[in-house]
Amino acid sequence: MAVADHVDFPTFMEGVKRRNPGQPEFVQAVQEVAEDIFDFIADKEEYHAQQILRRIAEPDRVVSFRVCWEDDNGNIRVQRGWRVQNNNAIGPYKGGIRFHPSVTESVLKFLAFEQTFKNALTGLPMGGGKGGSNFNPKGKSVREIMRFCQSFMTELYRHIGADVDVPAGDIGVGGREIGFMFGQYKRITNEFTGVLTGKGLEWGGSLIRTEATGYGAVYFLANMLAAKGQDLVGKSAVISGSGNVATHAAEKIVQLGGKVLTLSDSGGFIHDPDGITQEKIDWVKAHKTHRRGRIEDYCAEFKSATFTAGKTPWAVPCDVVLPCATQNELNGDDAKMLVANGCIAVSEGANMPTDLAGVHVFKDAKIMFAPGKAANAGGVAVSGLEMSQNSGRRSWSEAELQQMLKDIMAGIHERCLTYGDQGGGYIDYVKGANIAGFKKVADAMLAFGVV
Ligand code: NDP
Ligand code: 2IT
Repeated sequence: MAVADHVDFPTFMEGVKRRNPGQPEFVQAVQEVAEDIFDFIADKEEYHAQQILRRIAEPDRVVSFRVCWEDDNGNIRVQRGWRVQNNNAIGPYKGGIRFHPSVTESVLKFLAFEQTFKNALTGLPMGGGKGGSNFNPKGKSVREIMRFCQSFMTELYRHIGADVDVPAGDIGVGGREIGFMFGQYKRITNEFTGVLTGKGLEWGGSLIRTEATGYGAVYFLANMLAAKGQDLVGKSAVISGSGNVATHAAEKIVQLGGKVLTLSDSGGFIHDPDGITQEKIDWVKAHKTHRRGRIEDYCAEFKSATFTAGKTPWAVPCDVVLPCATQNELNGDDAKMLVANGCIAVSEGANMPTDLAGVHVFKDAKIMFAPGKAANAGGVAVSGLEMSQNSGRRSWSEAELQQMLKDIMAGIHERCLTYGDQGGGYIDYVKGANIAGFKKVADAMLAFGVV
């Protein structure tokens, strides 16, 4: 058999850019992974011959559809919905649904691509997918959100299923939206199956799914620190975001003896030098999730804090950082400032919050830097456990699930060490996560032949 041509890294990236015009987030996510994979596969002929990376970087399918709904004033509104099914080599497509005005096909393709490696890292049998819409839930009534969710599911239902593709929540989609979508799925199909995760406890949901992403990101951080003989006691933490991931990350930092200095939203950040305690976190949860308020209102409630409008919190000196809001919220200059201010570890609760320049700054500075695909995998891991509970028609106790989450995060940390340990005490977690995630999916694809 003839030896296949080896495409080099620049030529590969040129092709990705050419085939995905106007999709910068997707190209960025592919580049971050490809930088590590090209080294790894340099001497592995089969991965080249079978074009494995090229195939993982081409979604199995992208479904795009119109979503019409009627607002409270009787106006007809039109949004676009998508489901990106990136890869199902190791299990049914799995990944969240995002409702935010910034959602584009590029954003969902990057998220579905990242999800493929993340899900592989959990050790559970889940492929990678992501969906969503440019619908903006802000300022909408509960009835409007219900009608939108129902209309979205009226198209999505034909593309998903408990053994096909299992969506969950993400930005703008929490338990309430999952409820509306599950209700519509059940109504259309007349089936009660585990087609979505993040469900309510009364109707097939799992304990600790809500907390799992933020808690998991802190467990991963604790694992990185423990590998250096350190822990979180007395460490100061800067956190961005004030949604599901950020508030639960803050909660776990406090439980493990750290001090949380900041939270943020799209309006700016609050800095509370006295520390954001559990009582204050509870207030933020109620204010942001139930009252749909702004983070700046924190300062009227807790006088020790200040609000800075229109800025991210990276200038606040700290020991550890958890970016938990959105993609590309931390750039190269921010990363340089954090390193200069003495930050020793970063654990990404959000997906791709650090841009490529920032990733290179953290790698060059050799600080502990956990990419989202490793650090925030706790959420989808507990989603995987919810799927198991649904198909087994059983439920595990909170204590069992807490332990499983800890074990899964420790397992991901171990998998990162396999390819990430660079010697001399430096662990490149980005490289470790990329290669371990890739290898599992790639080896499954090799088994299936050219499909
Ligand atoms: P939420 O909707 O609960 O909260 C999102 C938070 O991020 C809010 O504080 C929001 O501010 C802020 N935010 C969102 N978009 C922007 C933006 N463009 N600029 C500035 N701030 C923004 O979402 P989650 O907490 O669930 O998700 C946060 C991140 O974590 C996302 O990257 C998501 O993909 C990732 N993630 C989530 C998981 C989960 O289980 N939920 C699992 C793994 C990763 P505002 O209120 O002003 O909009
Ligand atoms: O980015 C993510 O991992 C999620 N939004 C959670 C996905 C899931 O299926 O639980």
